Amino acid sequence: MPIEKVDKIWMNGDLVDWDDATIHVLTHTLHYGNGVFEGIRAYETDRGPAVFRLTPHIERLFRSAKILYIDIPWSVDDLVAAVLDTVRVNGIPSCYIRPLAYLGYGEMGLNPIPCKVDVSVACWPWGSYLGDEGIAKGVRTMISSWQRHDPNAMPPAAKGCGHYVNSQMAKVQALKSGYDEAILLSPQGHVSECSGENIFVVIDGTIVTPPSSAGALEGITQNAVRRIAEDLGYDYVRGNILRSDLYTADEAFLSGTAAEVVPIRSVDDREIGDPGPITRAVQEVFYEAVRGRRPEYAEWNEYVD
Ligand code: PPE
Repeated sequence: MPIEKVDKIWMNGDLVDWDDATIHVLTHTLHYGNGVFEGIRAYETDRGPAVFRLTPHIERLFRSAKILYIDIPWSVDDLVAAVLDTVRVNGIPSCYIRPLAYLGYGEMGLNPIPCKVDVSVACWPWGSYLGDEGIAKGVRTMISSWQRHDPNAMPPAAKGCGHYVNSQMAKVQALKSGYDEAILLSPQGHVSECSGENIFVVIDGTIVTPPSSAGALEGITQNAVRRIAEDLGYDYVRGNILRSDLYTADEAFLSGTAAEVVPIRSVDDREIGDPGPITRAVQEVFYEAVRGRRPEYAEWNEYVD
């Protein structure tokens, strides 16, 4: 999806012009993939832009970094402020926000410890990842022949740059096969997640989503879905699901910052059909909450001004 240029990008403490936010070709992370990032959204509200669940995203960035031996030379509060500054200075009502901590220029070789850790925060206007039609009608998915990471090869709790090679293989396979999105299984054969989203099924009125032990990222949207679902009175559990559970589910949907909350229409050509009532109800509350129209979830909105 194309990037729309805005004015400024935060780099190591300074707001620099967009075109000056460049790095050296010998930047360590570019070669070995050890970096961590976040995807965050700011939504337009009656009180100006509000960043959705900003602090949990920055806290996850630090957890990812800890797992991968990256020592971020800033505090959570510093990077929360950096995100708010970046969104504010660019003056856009809504955007996607990409904080990145990466190993910079100056070292080569597999030991990351001596590397300088650089941090950037960029934002730009970005439409929903799987399209407005996907949000309205649902997406067609396939089970990938690529597996999600083994937790002892690539820790799923870390949102590491290099982890996403696996997602890209699955995504391209799905697109080339005529589907919108891929669902990956864990090495143990359980449903894990989509290329960049958590997955949920509804079985007999209960919402079920895979645990991190099945290779799923601890999604911040997933956690919001949990709260919304429970407040709506639905049963919600984290538990292993099999591919056949996807084929026979009453409803299925996915969640992620870039994608938001999107119904799944079909899995491997088994029709689930139009979005069901539980998916619709969760979606409706989610879109109101991100726009600051749900006082019960007010703590989720971090206003820029
Ligand atoms: N699983 C994966 C693998 C994943 O990448 C994401 C977010 C999620 C689950 C959902 O997490 P959360 O955003 O906290 O609800 N994927 C980010 C990157 C996507 C991209 O294509 O880039 C995102 O949605 O921003």
